[in-house]
Amino acid sequence: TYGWSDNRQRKFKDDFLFGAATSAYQVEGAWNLDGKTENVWDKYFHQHPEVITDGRNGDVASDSYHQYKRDVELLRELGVDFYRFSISWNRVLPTGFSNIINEKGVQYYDNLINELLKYNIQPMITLFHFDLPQTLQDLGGWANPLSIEWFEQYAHVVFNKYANKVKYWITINQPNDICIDGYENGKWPPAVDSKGIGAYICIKNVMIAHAKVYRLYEKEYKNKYKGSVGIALAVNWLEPLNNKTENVEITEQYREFMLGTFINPIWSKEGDFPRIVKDIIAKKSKEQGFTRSRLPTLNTEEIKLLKGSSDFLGINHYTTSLVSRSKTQHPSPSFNDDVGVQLSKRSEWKMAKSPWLASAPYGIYKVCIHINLKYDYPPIIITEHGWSTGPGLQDDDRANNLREYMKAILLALEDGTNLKGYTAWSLIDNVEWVAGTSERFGLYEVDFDSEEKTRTARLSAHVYKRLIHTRVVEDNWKPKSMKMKIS
Ligand code: PNW
Repeated sequence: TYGWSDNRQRKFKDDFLFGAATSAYQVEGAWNLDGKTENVWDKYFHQHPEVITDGRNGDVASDSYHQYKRDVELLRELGVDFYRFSISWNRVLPTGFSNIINEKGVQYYDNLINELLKYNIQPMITLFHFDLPQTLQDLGGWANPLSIEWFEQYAHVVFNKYANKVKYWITINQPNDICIDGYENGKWPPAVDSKGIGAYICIKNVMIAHAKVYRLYEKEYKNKYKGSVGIALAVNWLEPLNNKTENVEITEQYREFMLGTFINPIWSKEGDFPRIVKDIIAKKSKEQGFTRSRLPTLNTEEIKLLKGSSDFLGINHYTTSLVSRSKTQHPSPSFNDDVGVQLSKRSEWKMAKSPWLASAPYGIYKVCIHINLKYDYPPIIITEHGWSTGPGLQDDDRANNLREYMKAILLALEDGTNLKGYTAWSLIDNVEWVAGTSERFGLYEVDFDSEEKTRTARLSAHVYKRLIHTRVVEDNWKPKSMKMKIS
């Protein structure tokens, strides 16, 4: 299936950037300290502790609110160029609105940014990583078009505080998860079951909110500070189960739903949601008796606003799925009915601790080539990639997964991908949403039972450090000792 047939040694160029990532809710803890208020995850997990696999929520998490200096030490040990973290909206704006700014919250991020810059590590800030203020959710959250303004006001406050120090910005992390998991299948807060309707309303608002914030930066900060603003999309690879025409066709269609819906408005020549997505939802909506399509339209002005509204495409890539035409009848209307597919994994793919995560390294290569050909070689940053295990420092599976994906990335670079950098998810073990701490993604293990949430380097941290240093992938390299130091 995949194989690099020659023995040439491929190298990452000196200007290729390496980083590591976390997000606020998953690592900070201090959920109600120093003026921080409740977000949708706080409320959801406090009310429904039973949905968390091991019961561990984000109240304390990895306690990065108190341990941020230690986190920066880890980044220095690894030798990364940047640290991708997110800002908790509630920590900065306790009402959700910009009427009150919480200086202690602002100070926390300022301290973290300063600590990073002291060691020449660039902050890459995600403005929104799933943790909407509950006050805004009570007003409909992302299903309310006013969310666009709320997000703009929040972004304005954050840019005013930090734009002079931060050169990389990500507006929103994974709109599809926010909207589909939040409004379609009840998996994630606000857990609204509005099948076939809510997710599409949310998607339009989130995409417009992204574009508005891009334009805000462009207008008020870009000339002065020369930073880049992008969006991070979940871009796993999708390929047909087999060569049957119906599966090949429906896979192409499903890619348009999952990737095109978010990429097309920003990077295609014509802009807008993909034609096929618009057509399918409009046709089904009509059959279902709706007077208009369940997918909101983008008007000419909105299409223009979105087109080109990103300096880079952030890709969160973890795995590949096999796609075939669905054999079961889904509720109508629903997103599942609109897309009409079923997903599976190849039996030979190695599985991680997370049930959705299989290792198929060529997928990252294929995703890059797909994007290059379809959207004309946009600048890309891999904003997340990682592997889950149980606890333990000898994480050979994570180390191997990292090596294999890095080889595939080198091939994608060789074939012309305009790829600027790679981000490992995650720097440290953290709260993996509803999986709690039962699925570990960290290069560093966190001892959640200890007072200090002690961080210890795993084998994969050593392997990543070595790779960043040598710029090549070495299959058999092992550290002489598991003790990690800054060098
Ligand atoms: C991302 N999938 O979510 C998120 O951005 C992180 O917060 C999260 O911790 C990390 O990946 C690991 O899950 C994903 O089903 C959720 O393919 C689901 C998928 C991929 C990424």
